[in-house]
Amino acid sequence: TVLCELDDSVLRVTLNRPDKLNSFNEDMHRAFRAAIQRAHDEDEVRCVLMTGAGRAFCAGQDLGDRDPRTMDGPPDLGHTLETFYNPTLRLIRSLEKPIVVAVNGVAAGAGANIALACDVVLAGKSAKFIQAFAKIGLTPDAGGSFMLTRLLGEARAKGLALTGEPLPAEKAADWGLIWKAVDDDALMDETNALARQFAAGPTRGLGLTKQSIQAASTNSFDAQLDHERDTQRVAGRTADYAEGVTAFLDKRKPDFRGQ
Ligand code: LHQ
Repeated sequence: TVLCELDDSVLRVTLNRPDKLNSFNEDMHRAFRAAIQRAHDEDEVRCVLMTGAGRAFCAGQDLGDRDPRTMDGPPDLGHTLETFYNPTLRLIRSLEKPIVVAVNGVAAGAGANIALACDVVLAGKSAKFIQAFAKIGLTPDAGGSFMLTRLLGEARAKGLALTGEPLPAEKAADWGLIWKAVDDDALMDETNALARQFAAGPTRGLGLTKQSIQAASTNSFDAQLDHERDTQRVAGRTADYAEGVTAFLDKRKPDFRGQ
């Protein structure tokens, strides 16, 4: 259900249930969680690249898994979130390495919001982001209410979440929801290039940068200045910082080792 391979320090994670538009069943939840956990555990991983197999990125939860016509009573979807989505979302946000996403087609429901929780999102121009929850009587999850509101503000977040209208990739980029919309046939090349750039970068510094930007969403200015002080203290002690400055002074390209 999820392909996972390490290639030159990039962990490539491909959601792989194309017949179901890569919607999440329990197997896929487990395999996806294991992939992100691997990125935490292995020093050889210096960047994650996430994408979907086939024509879609991810259609969110597999709605066939819980057919109301064959269930005894209403489901406890809070339990589903607590068991499957929320721990994975926390792993994504706490990973001190960049996660680059290639949104190769439609991203709906939790599928859209998982992409938005990652760090640098590129999308093919034909891709769309759909807050599909409203269409089936649900509410935004997988961190969507947080990410949409912070990235877009309340007006656009409510517009998307209440209507469930698809947001095309180029508009998503214009609105600041994602980093870039690119031609469909350039998507994988561009995302690969970015992932390789990150994987050859100062991994600790990039990971701390991710954490710093995320902390700013909820910190006061004063608290964030303290956060910056602490973060820079750690970054300043890395071998990659010494290498970066030495390379600059030597007028050569740095050779970062991720330490
Ligand atoms: C699917 C799905 C899908 C199963 C397409 N499931 N089969 C959290 C906690 C617990 C429970 C509930 O949810 C959540 C979080 C959520 O993510 S809720 C939101 C769930 N997602 C949706 O509501 C999106 C449902 N899908 C769609 O609206 C459309 O399929 C989109 C707009 C994504 C794509 O439309 P099309 O390009 O026209 O493709 P299609 O609809 O023809 O789908 C192709 C196949 O994929 C089809 O199967 P079939 O056997 O007929 O070929 C669909 O049934 C299947 N599929 N999404 N979520």
